[in-house]
Amino acid sequence: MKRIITILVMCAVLTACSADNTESPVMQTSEQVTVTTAETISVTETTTEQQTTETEEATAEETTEAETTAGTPVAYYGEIIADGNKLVGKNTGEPVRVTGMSFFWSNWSQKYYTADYVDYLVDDYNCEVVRCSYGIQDNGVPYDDTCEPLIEDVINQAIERGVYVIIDWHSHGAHNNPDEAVAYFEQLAEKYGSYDNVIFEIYNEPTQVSWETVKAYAEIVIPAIRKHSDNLVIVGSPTWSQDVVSAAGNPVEGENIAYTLHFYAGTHKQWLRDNGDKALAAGIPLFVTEWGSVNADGNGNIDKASTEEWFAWMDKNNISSCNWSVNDKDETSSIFKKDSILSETGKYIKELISERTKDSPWRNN
Ligand code: IDC
Repeated sequence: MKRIITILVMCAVLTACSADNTESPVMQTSEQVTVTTAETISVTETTTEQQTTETEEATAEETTEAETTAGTPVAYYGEIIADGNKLVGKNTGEPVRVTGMSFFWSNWSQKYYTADYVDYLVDDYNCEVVRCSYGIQDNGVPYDDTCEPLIEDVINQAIERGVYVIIDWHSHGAHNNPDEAVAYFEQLAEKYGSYDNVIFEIYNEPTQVSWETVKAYAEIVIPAIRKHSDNLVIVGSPTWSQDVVSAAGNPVEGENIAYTLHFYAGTHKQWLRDNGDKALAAGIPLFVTEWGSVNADGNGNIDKASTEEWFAWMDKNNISSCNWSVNDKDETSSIFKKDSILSETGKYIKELISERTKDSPWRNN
């Protein structure tokens, strides 16, 4: 398989990094390693021997888009389409199940919104999907709109690497200001809505509002996206996107719409899977755009037993998911500790995702 390697590394930096022997995924130096390959190459685990070979100056070959994305989830499945209670690949007509990571609130974790971290998540974590969480206040206004170019860096690199990218309006009060969401999503749909990679998540987690309120918001925002794109739109539901049963009873008007169910394994157990089962039985498709292996506050112990139960349920129902989150805050949901060294959670989640994605059908096609 064709291997394209673009490396801009100084020998001195390599020596320092190999001596360092940390698990920091992306070197925080001005000399960045950029590895683009169809095979999995671990930036972190690069040995001195590999480094010596690969420092033989960049072989920056010109590539076509098709070459770059060949053998990727998006090249294989194409656009993800809602079909009854399933999400299927437009190219394959078969159910699609992709697994990956969610970035953290963009306003509080800008340093991770980079192409290098997308590469890291694809190459080291074997992610098939990444989620940008654009941090929005409860009044529906962004905390910090200087995040927008960084989010676009992530979107562009996801496209480059052939993985799916969810653009999440990460708010608990988006319905208070649909105009703000309309303006953002219309612009992004125009710019990126023709790429099969892109999925629009218009409302992370409504809290104590009625489903009718959320539905009314969705029916304002979705038509703005539809001016430019027929790509999948994902809608949240009341009580932190747990009330998918109400959504299933009165779905949003429109085509190609899925609903998100969020769980945190330490807190949410069988009763929430029962909600999911009822929603699926009523005919709506689900995508777990955010889940945690810890408690719902983003902290506490990793609950591996409960996580396994959740994954068994998602395996059975072909449900796609993104783990919370790519960040180094001192809380157990973060995959990194200080200096972007993998946390215990990070090691666990990396294995879990890799295990789920290593035999994905797109890898053999
Ligand atoms: C949490 C972060 C935490 C931050 C808080 C702010 O982990 O550091 O202080 O947001 O509101 C969600 C949300 C997600 C939460 C996460 C954990 O979508 O924003 O992140 N969580 O509480 N839903 C359920 C859990």
